[in-house]
Amino acid sequence: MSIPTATLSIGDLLRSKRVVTTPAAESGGCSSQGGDGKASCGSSAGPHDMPAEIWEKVKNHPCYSEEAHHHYARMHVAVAPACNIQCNYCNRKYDCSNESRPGVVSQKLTPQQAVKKVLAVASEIPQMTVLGIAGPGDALANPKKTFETFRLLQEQAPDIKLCLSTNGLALPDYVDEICKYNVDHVTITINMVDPAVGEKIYPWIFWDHRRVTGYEAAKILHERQMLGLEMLTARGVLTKINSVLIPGINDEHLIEVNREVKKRGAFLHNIMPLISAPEHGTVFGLNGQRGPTAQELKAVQDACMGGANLMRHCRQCRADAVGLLGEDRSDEFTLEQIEKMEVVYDIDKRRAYQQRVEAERKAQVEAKVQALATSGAGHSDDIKVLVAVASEGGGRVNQHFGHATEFQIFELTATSATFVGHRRVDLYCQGGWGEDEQLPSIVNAINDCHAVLVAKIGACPRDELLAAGIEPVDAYAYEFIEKAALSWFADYRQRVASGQIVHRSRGDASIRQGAFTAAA
Ligand code: CLF
Ligand code: SF4
Repeated sequence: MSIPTATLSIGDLLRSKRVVTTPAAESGGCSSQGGDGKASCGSSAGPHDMPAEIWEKVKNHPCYSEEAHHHYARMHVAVAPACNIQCNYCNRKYDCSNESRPGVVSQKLTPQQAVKKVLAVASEIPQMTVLGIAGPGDALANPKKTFETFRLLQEQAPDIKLCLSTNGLALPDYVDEICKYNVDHVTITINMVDPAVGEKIYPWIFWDHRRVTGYEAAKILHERQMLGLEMLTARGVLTKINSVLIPGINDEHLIEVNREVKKRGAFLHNIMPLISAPEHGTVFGLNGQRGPTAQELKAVQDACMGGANLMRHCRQCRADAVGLLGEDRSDEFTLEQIEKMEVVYDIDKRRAYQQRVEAERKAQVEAKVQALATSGAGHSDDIKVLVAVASEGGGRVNQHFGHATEFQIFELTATSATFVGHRRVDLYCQGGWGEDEQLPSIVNAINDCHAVLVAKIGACPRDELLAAGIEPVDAYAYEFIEKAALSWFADYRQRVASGQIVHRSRGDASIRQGAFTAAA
């Protein structure tokens, strides 16, 4: 395969707003064969954008459907400690960077313990629809534990979707087993399609009973990843590609990765920021390799629009995460706590609860459609802004500013409200009091936004946000997010049109490095 070498930098991307153009012949429709060329079709798509059987698979998977992630939860079980490669952004004392944020896994589990935990979580959190195995090492470097967990779970909780994440080295050897256990969703972390780029990311792989290094290691890994992806596509398994954006190493190269994985049938492409700090003890952390800024990440994602469908709502969660994306309830389900719980796996009760979730989700979609129908009327401006939203789930503006550990970011135009990412922040309100020293970092995290929509906000953060030029908005508390955001935006444009305020572009924002601070 010839591998074109891209020469654009992130700076070039930011200036040129370059967009991938994929030859029509490569477009395979918005299905498991990849996207149809429209922006972000996959993760934010609905039932009219794909075949019914694909929609069935993704509709309540919080990672494969942006809409679902407001309503449905996933959990991971840490049954896979070993890994068969080394990534320069990983330190084995921490979670797998593929699918987690840095931080040790609390407990490694046997398959039996894992299944017990899944049943306990499923009985407490009926909107938990997906069980993923995502480390802390590589799911397929631990095949016995991974597949035993899937086998046991399928017998005992057949309504839970199975999902796994892998670096791809061992993938071609396990496609049959993946299909045998009805694992419908597989994530492959692919950071390069050129071994010359790969050797800067992977110092070694363990292959054919020996340690292989340098270009040869990256070449083997690349070939195995491509083969595995093609085999899964041929068997109808939905695939998501995770790529870690490493400025100066694979930033512009990810456009090429996007093209190549689309060609091979990837359903989604998730471009995630490198999380790198010296205290993580990783090669990149120790040698000062930085992660991207918010605008750099968005520039690469935007440049890939038109290629494979993009996921932008990934939370880089822990290998033992539990709950909605963005929340982590793993502390409530330690082995000791599970021992004390009365676990009743009632599939009918789960279904009944999920029907209520579906009704709420439908109402959110309808509210968005109605808001869009009126928001563009009478306005000819082309103003585009970002807003931050505090939400604890359900697709509503329903969180106090001080309780937020992340803000969801939406891009608004007169005719669209699109989820484009999230920003982790340190908790402002700790033990009932606002921690004012946290405020500057929170403002930095949403500094590119024109407004922040919250359920409630105190006087001190309100003043600090206003001083930074970010409008705190609590007028739409508990409304559906898109409707609230579009209503605020219509009002904002009116104020601009009347000369009451002047519209100005805002600057960049920082991506939080590492885990958020848990509530005290
Ligand atoms: Fe887990 Fe990954 Fe399955 Fe999701 S996570 S194995 S596909 S169930 Fe999701 Fe977490 Fe991002 Fe992964 S938010 S890190 S994309
Ligand atoms: Fe770490 Fe995952 Fe890379 Fe293995 S594949 S080295 S566990 S980030």
